[in-house]
Amino acid sequence: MTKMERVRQAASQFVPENSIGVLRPFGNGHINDTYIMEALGEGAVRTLTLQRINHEVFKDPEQLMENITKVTSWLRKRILEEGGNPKRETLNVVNTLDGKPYYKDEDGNYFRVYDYIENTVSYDMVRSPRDFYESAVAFGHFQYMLADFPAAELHETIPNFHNTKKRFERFCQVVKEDKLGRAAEAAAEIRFVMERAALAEELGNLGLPLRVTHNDTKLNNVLLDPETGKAVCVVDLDTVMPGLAVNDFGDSIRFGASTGAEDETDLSKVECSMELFRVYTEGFLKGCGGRLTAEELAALPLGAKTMTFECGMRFLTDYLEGDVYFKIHREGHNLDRCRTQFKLVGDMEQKWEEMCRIVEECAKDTGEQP
Ligand code: ADP
Ligand code: GN1
Ligand code: MG
Repeated sequence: MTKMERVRQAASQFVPENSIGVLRPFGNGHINDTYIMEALGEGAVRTLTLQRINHEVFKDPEQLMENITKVTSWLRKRILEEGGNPKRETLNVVNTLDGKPYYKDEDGNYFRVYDYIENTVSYDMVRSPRDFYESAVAFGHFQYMLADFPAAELHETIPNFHNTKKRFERFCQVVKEDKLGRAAEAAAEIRFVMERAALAEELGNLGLPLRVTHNDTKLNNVLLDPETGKAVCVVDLDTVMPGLAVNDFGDSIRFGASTGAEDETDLSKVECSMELFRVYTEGFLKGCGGRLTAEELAALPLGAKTMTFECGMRFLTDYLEGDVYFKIHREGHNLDRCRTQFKLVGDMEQKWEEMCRIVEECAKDTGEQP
């Protein structure tokens, strides 16, 4: 069976095979394989998103789907209470024809389907500060809506996902082994990490409160309405788990406040924009609705630096291990990605005082105490 035949066979577990029209790859995620599919039923076309869950990354897709079913049901209730439209403002899981939230094929691949949310776009780079602001409100609000969710009911889909200290230890081990002999080419980047060993522990040592967080808040994980510019829906819920609010803030900054793409090879184009940093801070604080503690507010800049450092270290680890985790589209792709992240970390170090001042000013404007 070819890959697309396998995908079509999976699709036919969710909708009758003879109703399937268009079925094609979609999106720019680094982890799952995403497809858009049209199914014709009773005169109307239903558009769906079909995904093969990456089970190398998510070791227990059944538990993962249990999380997603619970979280989306919870969000649906909250959105209704707020007078919103849960068909557009949260993901809706489509069950298989025999009523399961996923399909496992004979080769052990897991597939799931969501309703496609029409008239939305997601961006790989910020187009305007306004879009970035709206994404910030959405990610902050996402956390706000999950504030009372019973966290103990959630499985940890990737253990120690944002445990930067453990990521650092693993990195050191991979450098030591250097199985593919790639360490020499990345000597400068390896040194960059080693010189910042203390950063891997700094955030974890602050004792910030655990909340139910998204944990993968990059800009292309929020769908925006291209006409109004408003955020419609937060997607990619695979890593919704107990985590730190400042990491959700930080991961968005790492990706969206950069003036270059995540894989830009011309590093002169890459810096952390203070205009975008301010805009995101304003939006995130608004979305969180005053729930962040003074300690969390003060740690927002550290969240940004830590998430950027951690992500760069993850790209570098994957490069040294032979590109086994993140999808790559060219030789050295993970090394290029790592370089942009470290350029950003260096830039944040330069702009540290300004970042702290911006957070203080935004917190004052929203009446919060940094
Ligand atoms: P990955 O884990 O690989 O990043 P995502 O779940 O983020 O996969 O999906 C990849 C992309 O597909 C997203 O960035 C988003 O643009 C798009 N997408 C995902 N789900 C939907 C949906 N239900 N409706 C519209 N677009 C979607
Ligand atoms: C992955 O799945 P995607 O592309 O939204 C990764 C994130 C990284 C990001 C880097 C489950 O996100 O942790 O920050 O790539 N997701 C997972 O772009 O590892
Ligand atoms: Mg994604």
